[in-house]
Amino acid sequence: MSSATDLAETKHAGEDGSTLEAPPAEPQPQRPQPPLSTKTSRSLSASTDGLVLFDLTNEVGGTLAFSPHCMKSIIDLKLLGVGYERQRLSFVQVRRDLEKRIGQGVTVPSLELSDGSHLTDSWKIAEYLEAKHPRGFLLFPNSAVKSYAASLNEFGKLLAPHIGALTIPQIAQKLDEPSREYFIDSKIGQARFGRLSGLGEEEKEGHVQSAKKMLGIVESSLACEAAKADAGSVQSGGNRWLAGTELPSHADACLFGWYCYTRSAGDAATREIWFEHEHLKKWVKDMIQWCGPEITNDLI
Ligand SMILES: N[C@@H](CCC(=O)N[C@@H](CS)C(=O)NCC(=O)O)C(=O)O
Repeated sequence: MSSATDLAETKHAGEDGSTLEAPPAEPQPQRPQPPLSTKTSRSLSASTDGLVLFDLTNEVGGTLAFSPHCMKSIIDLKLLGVGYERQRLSFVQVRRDLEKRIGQGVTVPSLELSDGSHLTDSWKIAEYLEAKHPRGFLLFPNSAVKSYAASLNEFGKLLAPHIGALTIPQIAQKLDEPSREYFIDSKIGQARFGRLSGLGEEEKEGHVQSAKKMLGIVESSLACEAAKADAGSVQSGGNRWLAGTELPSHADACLFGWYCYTRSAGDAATREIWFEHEHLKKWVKDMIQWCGPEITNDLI
């Protein structure tokens, strides 16, 4: 049986070069989420100060990034300039090692705080950062942005079956053997996996068109932002983020996660879904540029 120390550090995102002390290696009982402590609020800075982000990759020691939800937290942390240790885990490492460390059924992203407690949901991580970071307001500059981000978070669940139909067989191929077995047998299920692997071109195109049509909602709202800028009612010339903010917000993080996930479906499908809407195409390009190679180099 492996211990929690089997979780290998795959990347150190802090800016001070310090190494984190590993939390105790003994299996930990599952514990309720503790209240947010003021101790950790002081530690949210550019330096790596006890924060560990557990995210998903394709194989032990891998760097490929395809999880829509993990990408949301990666963008939030970048937006605030928070340093953290990034531990990229395969599916099997999540199920085996992270479960031992955090608790049964844990999902990623999970953020470990300096007091050893964990936040195990991308929305909760965003709200924690909002509350505890001096510039946390950037994630949700006002209540309208927060509602829009919440809608986009839910919207992702509607997109997921269409994009997933295209990506699931492709992702399976990129996983290491034990994770592929878990992915097919336990996560997706053999029957569904078999169905998705056998989709014909027409069915795949149906999913592409459905996803594209759904993204028309976002295209319309980006078009409104563009029209406002053209009419001079908001500052023009810069990038147009989803909620009309000056910098990306958690709304952008929520949608960009799904773009990153779509890339597993291949170039042609990704372009058809995301690049046939004019404003959305520009937004994706702006997000890619804003993220920079430190994030985008790992995308499939
Ligand atoms: N509510 C979660 C969803 C997280 C989630 O579903 N994560 C997936 C990866 S994208 C996961 O941990 N899967 C592990 C597994 O299925 O075993 C969030 O937004 O953080």
